[in-house]
Amino acid sequence: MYLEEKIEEAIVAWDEDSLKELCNSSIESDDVGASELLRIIGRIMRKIGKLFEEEEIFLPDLIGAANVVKNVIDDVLDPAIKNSGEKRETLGRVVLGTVEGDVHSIGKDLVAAFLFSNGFEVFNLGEEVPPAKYIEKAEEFNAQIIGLSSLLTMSMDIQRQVIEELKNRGLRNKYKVIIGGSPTSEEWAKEIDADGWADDAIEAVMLAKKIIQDK
Ligand code: B12
Repeated sequence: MYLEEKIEEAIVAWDEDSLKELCNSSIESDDVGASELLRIIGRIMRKIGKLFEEEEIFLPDLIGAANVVKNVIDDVLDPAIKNSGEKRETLGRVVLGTVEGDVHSIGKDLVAAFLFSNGFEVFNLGEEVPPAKYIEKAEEFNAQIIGLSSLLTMSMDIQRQVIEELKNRGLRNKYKVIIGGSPTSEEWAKEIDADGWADDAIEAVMLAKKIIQDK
């Protein structure tokens, strides 16, 4: 069985121990590294998401899978990427979070891990982040980029509110704001005056790099 199939089997079975073991042994044997494992897990979660949308699986199945993935990212993949030991110059500082009213973490955590593994310093604010907190943390961390994740049509407007709040505080030109999440789009980014939108974690890295170069 290929690694991706084994990983999928472990996620679907909510088998956190097996998933951790698969990831650890793959990283230790230099077979497939942590960044590639994240990419594989992202693909699988999208597939599982589709099955949920098509009503092939139910909400508890989804929650179980998502929890297992979150724990493995937190306990194994994130530390592996951070300990990879490469000497790195920081490309830039990014404050990233899922907007207020929205608990979806997986896509945002993937973006955080990919940005980090590509040389950015990332301050992951977690989920349900209110507009003011993004701005306060961006000021505190001296960030250049604020990243807003929203997976719910209902929570998308918070992305606009963060940008409005930056304008109210006279800080709009100090930060580049990038957005993402499945209900969002390039058009939505333009409408709310964001500086960029990306469809996935790999594009998010390309976007952040371009923004830093142009800044
Ligand atoms: C897993 C999941 C959950 C899990 C979340 C667990 C967790 N810890 O994250 C649980 C079960 C808790 C959950 C709850 C709910 N969910 Co939900 N969930 C999903 C599901 C199946 C997958 C999301 C996911 O992880 N995708 C995999 C990742 C890798 O992809 P991604 O999130 O899109 O992220 C990528 C890109 O979008 C982008 N990106 C993401 N963020 C950012 C940020 C920046 C700055 C950039 C540049 C890029 C970027 O890069 C990421 C990585 O490649 C989606 C369906 C789907 N297909 O998206 C529904 C979905 C998002 N959920 C939905 C709903 C309705 C809910 C609930 C309201 C359900 C309910 N009735 O209770 C609650 C919401 C509660 C709340 N207040 O937030 C709807 C949203 C519909 C809508 N448009 O509003 C969806 C689309 C399912 C559906 N079709 O009905 N959910």
